Amino acid sequence: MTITRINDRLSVMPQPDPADFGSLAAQGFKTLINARPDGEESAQPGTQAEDDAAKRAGLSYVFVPVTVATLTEADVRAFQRSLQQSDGPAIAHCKSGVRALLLHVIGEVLDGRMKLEDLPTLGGRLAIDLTAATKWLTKYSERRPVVQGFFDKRTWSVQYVVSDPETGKCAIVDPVLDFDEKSGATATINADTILDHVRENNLTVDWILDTHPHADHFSAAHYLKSKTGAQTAIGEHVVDVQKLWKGIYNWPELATDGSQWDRLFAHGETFKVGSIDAKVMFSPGHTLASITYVIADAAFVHDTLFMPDSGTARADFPGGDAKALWNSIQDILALPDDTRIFTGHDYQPDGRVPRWESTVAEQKRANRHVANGSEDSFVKLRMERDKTLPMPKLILHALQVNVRAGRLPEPEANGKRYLRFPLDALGEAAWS
Ligand SMILES: N[C@@H](CCC(=O)N[C@@H](CS)C(=O)NCC(=O)O)C(=O)O
Ligand SMILES: [Fe+2]
Repeated sequence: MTITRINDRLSVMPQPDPADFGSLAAQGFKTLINARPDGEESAQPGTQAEDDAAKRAGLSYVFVPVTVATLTEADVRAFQRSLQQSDGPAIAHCKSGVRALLLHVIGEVLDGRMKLEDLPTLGGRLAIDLTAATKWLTKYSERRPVVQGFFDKRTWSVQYVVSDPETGKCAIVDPVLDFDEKSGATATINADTILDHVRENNLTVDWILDTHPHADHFSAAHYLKSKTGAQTAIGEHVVDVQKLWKGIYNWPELATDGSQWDRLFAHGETFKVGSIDAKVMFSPGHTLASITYVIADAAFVHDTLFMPDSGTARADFPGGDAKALWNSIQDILALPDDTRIFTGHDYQPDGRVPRWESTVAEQKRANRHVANGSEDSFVKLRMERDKTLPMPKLILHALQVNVRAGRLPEPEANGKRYLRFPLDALGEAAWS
């Protein structure tokens, strides 16, 4: 085993044999990080076998699969978190060890503990080629807008702050208001984390954007507006979603004119985030009202495409339509190949760390529901899969908040707020 020690907390190595994990534990390693996607070659053990062998050896196991071409900041941060959370030294591997080291050095440069100029010397000393890190960091420093993702573990949602480095203006996309259905408690932990980020980076919030009325979490748009004074916006077809759910909830007082938002966007409408041009694309299918925000080279597609290894969003909610979703996805894939795609959820397939950034080119090449598929095959696959999915556990809670831009129900005479559910309104449950 060729182990290269990087520092007290981290060593890297080429692909180990799971039979040797016991010996890694005996050498004092506490965590094994696998940076290698499954299926690169037939002899590779794969994440399931590594996870099992790591457990048997008493090692913690983290799956951060990356390729040099598709590595993202989320991967780097997940790698850093796994080191921080390790009870002691960690050993990271990919095929050769290079990607494992890239993940580390990129984080060191991003956090200012290492300089970009020092990478060639370090690479030379370790005899590991780090030119890919230099390239990645150079591209990263040139990106505009700057996009920071915030993952909510409870709902697998990704929230974004999209900022213009020139003016310090930003938009918040799809923020989550925390809700615990067991206790009925609400909280603003996610939204306050976003506000801290805004403050620490001296940003001004111009926009609070929702891509659609979410069915699995409450929107924090209303709360964030109260804190920042920024404009809220959503797609204009939200009025159709309001009408639909007004019926389902039997809710005569619900205004269905979209007046709960400051701005309703039509397909093709433009707006600015600071000095950066943004454009709206209508992307129905997951919901009647879904839109994509294309902010310069960054497209916020929410529940259309997920990461390529995950596929696409479901299309079986009231107002959903698999054919419409296919067409919306085609429109997104017609954007330039290097458009950055930011998805709204990541359900962590194979237990990998959360990821949310890809490109149009990657989606076209590798999306498991879409690449090489046809409209018919997609619609069939999507409808078959949707039949197996239970409704999101918060759908009946979330819609009555989200059709009012994230406002909780008004308090009743006793000062308490109440949600109201229809029974037997959404069809059969997946009982077994
Ligand atoms: N288990 C989750 C499921 C959430 C869910 O259905 N998510 C939607 C997006 S809002 C989806 O497209 N899921 C696709 C899938 O699970 O394959 C929950 O209960 O909240
Ligand atoms: Fe959704």
